[in-house]
Amino acid sequence: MSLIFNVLRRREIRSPFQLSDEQRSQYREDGYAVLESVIPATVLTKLEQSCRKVVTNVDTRDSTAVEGEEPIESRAGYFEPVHPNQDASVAEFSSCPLCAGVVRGTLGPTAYLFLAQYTVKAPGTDLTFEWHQDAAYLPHSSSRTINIWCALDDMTEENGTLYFMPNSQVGVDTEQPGADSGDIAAKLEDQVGTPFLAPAGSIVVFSSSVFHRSGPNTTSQMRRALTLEFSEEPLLDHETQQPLMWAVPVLRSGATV
Ligand SMILES: O=C(O)CCC(=O)C(=O)O
Repeated sequence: MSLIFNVLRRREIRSPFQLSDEQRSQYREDGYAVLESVIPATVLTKLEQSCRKVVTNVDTRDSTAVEGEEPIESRAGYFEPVHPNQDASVAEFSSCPLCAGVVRGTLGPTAYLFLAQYTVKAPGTDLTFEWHQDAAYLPHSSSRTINIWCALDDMTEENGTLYFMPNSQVGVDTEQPGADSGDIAAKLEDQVGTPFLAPAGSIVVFSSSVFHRSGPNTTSQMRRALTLEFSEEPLLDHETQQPLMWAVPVLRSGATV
């Protein structure tokens, strides 16, 4: 029985994926869309294992004394880039039909992966992110960008999930020098926003121009997510014309590369 179930779940990610009409209109109107429980269990397990390995590597690095530096005893968060060339699970997932369908339905037919990163909040830490737009931290560019934020754990208000300010994806607050400043961010300061509450294996895809924040992790477990960020054109350094981060082609004329 479980063999049949696993085969069926595995097949799911191979078949083409399209956002529902409701998800498309949520993305268009609110700047983000929620896709509940879409990552197959087998894929989720692989991503969890890959994330665990990354966290263990960081802990090992932190505990290794470097001359002139104190070892780090514990950290509040882990924000570790994982290039698809170095991680088979991330490579497989970031180019799978599910991701391709989400990118196609939000960004369009051409897309480049410019960052993949595990974002992990350690248990019982007050690490928070104030209201911000990811686009404010990206180079000035006409290229639209999105974030596919994948929950590797159940997301709750207690463990520091994301909150969104629906329909705030207007322009980019380019004056914003840091995550806790900027005119629009300051105006949002007292607002709670809409929490992303969903089981592990869910995705929230959001425009890099939509305001979002996240709370502390007050639970005794890690809060783990995989962030995949895509642009419709390579994001280039204005002077060198080289990619600022990565520019891994993912979609060309609507088809996976
Ligand atoms: O993982 C978090 O709590 C915050 C992540 C975030 O703000 C982002 O990916 O832009």
